[in-house]
Amino acid sequence: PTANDSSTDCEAPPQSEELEDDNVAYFIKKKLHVWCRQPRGKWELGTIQSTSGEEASVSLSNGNVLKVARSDLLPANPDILEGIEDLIQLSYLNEPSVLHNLQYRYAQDMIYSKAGPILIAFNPFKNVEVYGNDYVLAYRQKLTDSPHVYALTDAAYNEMMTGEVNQSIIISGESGAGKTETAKIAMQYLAALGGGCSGIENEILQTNFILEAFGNAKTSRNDNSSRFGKLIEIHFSTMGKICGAKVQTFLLEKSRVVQLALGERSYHIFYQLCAGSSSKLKERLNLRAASEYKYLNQSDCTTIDGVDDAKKFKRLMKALDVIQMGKEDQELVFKMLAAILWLGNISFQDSDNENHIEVVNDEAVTNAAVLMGCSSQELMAVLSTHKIQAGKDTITKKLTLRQAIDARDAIAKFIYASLFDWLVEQVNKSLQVGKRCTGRSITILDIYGFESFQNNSFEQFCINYANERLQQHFNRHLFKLEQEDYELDGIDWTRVEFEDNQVCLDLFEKVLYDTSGFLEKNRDPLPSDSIQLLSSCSCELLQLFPEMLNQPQKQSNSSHGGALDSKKQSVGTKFKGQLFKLMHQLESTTPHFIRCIKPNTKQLPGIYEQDLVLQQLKCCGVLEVVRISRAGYPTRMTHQEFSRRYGFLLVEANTSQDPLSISVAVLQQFNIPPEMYQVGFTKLYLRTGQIGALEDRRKYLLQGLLGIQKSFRGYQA
Ligand code: AOV
Ligand code: MG
Repeated sequence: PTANDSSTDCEAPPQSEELEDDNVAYFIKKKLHVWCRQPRGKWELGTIQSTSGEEASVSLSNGNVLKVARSDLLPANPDILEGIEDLIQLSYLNEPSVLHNLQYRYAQDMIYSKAGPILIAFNPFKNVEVYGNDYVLAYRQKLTDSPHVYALTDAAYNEMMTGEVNQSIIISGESGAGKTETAKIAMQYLAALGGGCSGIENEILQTNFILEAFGNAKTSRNDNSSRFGKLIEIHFSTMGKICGAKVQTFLLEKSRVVQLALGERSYHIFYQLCAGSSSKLKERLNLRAASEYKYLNQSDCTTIDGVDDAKKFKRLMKALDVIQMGKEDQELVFKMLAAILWLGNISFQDSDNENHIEVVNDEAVTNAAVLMGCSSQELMAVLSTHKIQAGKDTITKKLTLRQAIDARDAIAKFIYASLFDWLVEQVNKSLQVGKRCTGRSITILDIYGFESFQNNSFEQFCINYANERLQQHFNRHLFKLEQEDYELDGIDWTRVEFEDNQVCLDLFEKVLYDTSGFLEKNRDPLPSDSIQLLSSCSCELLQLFPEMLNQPQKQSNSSHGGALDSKKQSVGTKFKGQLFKLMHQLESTTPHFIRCIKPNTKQLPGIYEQDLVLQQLKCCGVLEVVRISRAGYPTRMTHQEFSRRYGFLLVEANTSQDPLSISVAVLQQFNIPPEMYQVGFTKLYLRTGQIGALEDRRKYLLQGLLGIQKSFRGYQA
């Protein structure tokens, strides 16, 4: 018998994601919901009333009846699948269905969902009550398995402990999507799980305050945007207790120290220092308010709504104490920050009529020089002239205004970037991976988000390149994970035809880059005169910067503007090397992926912008995962679930109580063709659309039963 003439009145359910001739009839007959594309691209639910040629007449849920092109209709999922946790379980995986499902969940503060092996995390832009000890316990004790960062982290931890394989949690998503917050939530779970008496887990959490103060800034997309990539490796003992950690950082955005877009801020620490330091410290650093520094006031934005910089500064100092940074070192750090701010206030004036300048000898020069530990004269010389070696003679040439500004800014950027690296080094010293560590670890990767501005420069190029490499890593593992899932459950994997993955958007090529300044930024030159000056400064911290130690000191033999860059690796090359190492490191771990999604660009709760969400789902490959699984068996139910839900539909009483045989009997009774399902050890795997027909039948019978019950009650009354 074919499915159509079945005595159970169960017709072949629609297979396709599209509405084709035969399934249109089915949808009309069964009054099944369809998605109907509205003029402005929005999708609305409706039911088809009739069709004629390529046109359909559709009744929308608001009562309106419209004539629309058939191509503007897509099948919608049965009600039972509304707000389902894992997108893979949807019968129809078309865009409106996926978007609707996620929106339905988001509206109820269910910010976590799954797309097969991937955790999707929506940024709620408000506090959602799903964290803290009670939740940690619930996930630890498996009292709940709804999607959550905790669940994913728990799985990683268990796999590390039982499988003895290092794990990684790879978090990606656009700027402002919630990667850094998600990384912290994962770290909190691990700290709760692997906390011992050493207190190291607290130190690890405290490092976030330090890294964020020095590496995050307000951008147009995110009030707390990470301007560096971060990888934190958390090490565990045989007993599963945290015994150490190591932080690696990538490509800090240096240009932010000297140049800001309107409405953006420099690194938080500058404002925190200005607002929060004691009057004594202010005096020692000759510190003013943030608004008095050019590096900070150029963007007309020195504060962030709802953020108390002074309070944050106190918090930071506490964190520095926790990682055992001495008060003297802390003071040196603040001194360097103040030096940078004063450098930015140094100005220039014309010295002759050949566009040459000289430095204005004011408090900015004096203060910067004092803080750095050099004389004002030396500093002024470096900022207004450069030395050229001609044969045996040294010729001193005056700088133009542009050259002078570049020289000044290069010093400021160099000091800041070195300071950042030095801080990371101090953090690592305090988190040192102890001897008791067995080498098991969980690595959390929080990389800066993919960015596409109106103007994309070298920074965006590097950031996006990193994201692209991660995407590759993600794609490769995805296939493997799907394959493993099928194999584990004894499913014939060769029958799952995965589509080619190439369609995945090549982000790197979507974006146009402004190449002006590209080469400069790539070479990142620090004039040799400046290097000489810095290495002769008396400030102890400057002497500790690794680049200072490696510099061939007191040497000036370059012939073009004195850049000592030829010996240095270019930024691009260095970054590529770092990325290569990172990928290599990740490849030896079992990865767990989290895709963060930004529901709106306003950074506000409760707003779901469909286009924005769709674009992110597409970009980061979530729809791709879903598409891949569509080629397989998206509906997965345990035999228990399936038999409990549909077992009662059986016409002939099944003598067996065994869920597996009940399930098989249901499948046979409804003439579901063998190529439409596979029976695994634990679960039933169904192809797209199969569950809809069964649901339909179930509903029909239940309504009948309800009717009988009603009349029975009526009879009783
Ligand atoms: P990002 O790391 O992905 O951006 P963040 O993690 O900094 O994004 O998140 C941006 C902001 O969204 C945070 O400062 C919070 O206000 C809010 N937020 C994110 N996740 C949550 C959550 N789970 N609960 C409550 N609020 C949240 V960038 O670093 O810019 O790419 O470079
Ligand atoms: Mg971030």
